[in-house]
Amino acid sequence: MKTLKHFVALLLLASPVMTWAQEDFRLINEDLPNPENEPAPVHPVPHPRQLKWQETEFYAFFHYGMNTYTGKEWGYGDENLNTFAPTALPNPHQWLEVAKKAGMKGGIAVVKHHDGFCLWPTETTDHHCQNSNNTYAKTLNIPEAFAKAAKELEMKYGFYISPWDRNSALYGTDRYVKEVFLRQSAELAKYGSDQFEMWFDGANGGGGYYGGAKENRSIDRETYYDVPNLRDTVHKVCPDCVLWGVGGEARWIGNEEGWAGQTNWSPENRGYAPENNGMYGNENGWFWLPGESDAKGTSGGWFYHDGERPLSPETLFQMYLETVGRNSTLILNLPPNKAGVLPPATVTAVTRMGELITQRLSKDLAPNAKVKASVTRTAGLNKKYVAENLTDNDKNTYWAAPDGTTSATITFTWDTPQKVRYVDLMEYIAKGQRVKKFKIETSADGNEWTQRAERQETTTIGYKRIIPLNGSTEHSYSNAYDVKALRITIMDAKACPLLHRISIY
Ligand code: FUL
Repeated sequence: MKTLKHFVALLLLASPVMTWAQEDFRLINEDLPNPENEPAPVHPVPHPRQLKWQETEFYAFFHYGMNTYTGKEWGYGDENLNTFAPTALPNPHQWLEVAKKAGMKGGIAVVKHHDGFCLWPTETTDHHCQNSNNTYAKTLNIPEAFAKAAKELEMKYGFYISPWDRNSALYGTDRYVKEVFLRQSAELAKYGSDQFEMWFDGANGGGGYYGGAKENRSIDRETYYDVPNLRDTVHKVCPDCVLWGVGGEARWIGNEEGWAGQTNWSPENRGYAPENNGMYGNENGWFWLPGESDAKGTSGGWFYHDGERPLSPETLFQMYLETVGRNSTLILNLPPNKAGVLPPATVTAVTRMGELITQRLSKDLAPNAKVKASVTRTAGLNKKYVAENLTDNDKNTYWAAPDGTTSATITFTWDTPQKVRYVDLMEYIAKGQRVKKFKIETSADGNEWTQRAERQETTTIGYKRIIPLNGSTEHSYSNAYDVKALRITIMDAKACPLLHRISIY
């Protein structure tokens, strides 16, 4: 049938009625199974909402609530409501403004921690801020103010709502899930359909006040929170909202120190499977479960404590390289103080961190180089897979190798030597994570090559991998190389590699 169609098309092409003939030829090509010669996906692949989420890369965590005033990290749930006593009107606009200066693209506000105290006037419990006798608390609605500020500042936003509730008398029963947890999630979804993430922590330490019944309540973490219903409840209002943790759409990176494995696969198996390893993911995992690294930006806990200090801008920059630069997102915690604002020392430290990111990772030298790939996939009707796609700043293009080819070399050459410190690689993850091993070499003259970053495990890439060429994430900026040419060799991949972008700084 196809041969006959092709024959007819050729006859038509040869005929003088060119427009009609060309159109017919195009239709025939569209009939072919893969007119664009697109590479087949390597499963699992991300859901579109996970792709958008991944692009957020770096965002803030704001732990503020009852614990800010008790000095605790985990409240018991029996705190007197009047203890929540802000000394000024809490100002989420300031929180997000500072985050923006640090180069972050969004923020997540804790609006209910394990103590069950809610920072909005919920219908599910009286244990909320507006029942405190404090002047500022009486009208406070953090989700509302936070969403409003995020929109004004063009930042992404979302909320942390603790599934474990040490105040609720119903916790541990099915009624808690239906009447409290799912309803609270639904209430929060209504604060904005464009939320990018909701944070559902898996912690359950047993003990609590539980409405006066001081006892231990443990639950079956796999089934208790009715996750399918939770997903429906949130996604029908917020279709792009990734449900972190308990929600099973993004995974904990496995530590709270701000680092991901150098080898880091986004595939993973869901649940509490023994083969799961947050830091490294699982090359053969069944689900696309990308890693998020939650880390403290200060010396104290997650909540504000008097006397705490922010981490130094250099430490924070290192953290950025070891998370965002290793195929993870970074959610950096900045605790607002008793006046409901980020203290000046935090503001200074993270603003400087933002300057370091801009200074070190924004003047891309790759677009000024000639780029050449050792192999390139044959073009389709409209799509090309050429190496120039790596520097065209277009979200939808990528360089691709032919099917069956799992190694390739990409070389950048400049007219004059450049000072180079970092290489930033991105796979085209919409079709799955592929690269398993690569290396980077530089040449001062275009002939002699030296391998760089030998102290780094150059294995996976994923959404983003930033390699400091001197091999040290701690002192990454200390020495630059004079480079006439730089070459990246992909040595092994699960299937033909697809790279979306390469930046060189
Ligand atoms: C943990 C919680 O138990 C901590 O208090 C904090 O909220 C952290 C981000 O997640 O699991």
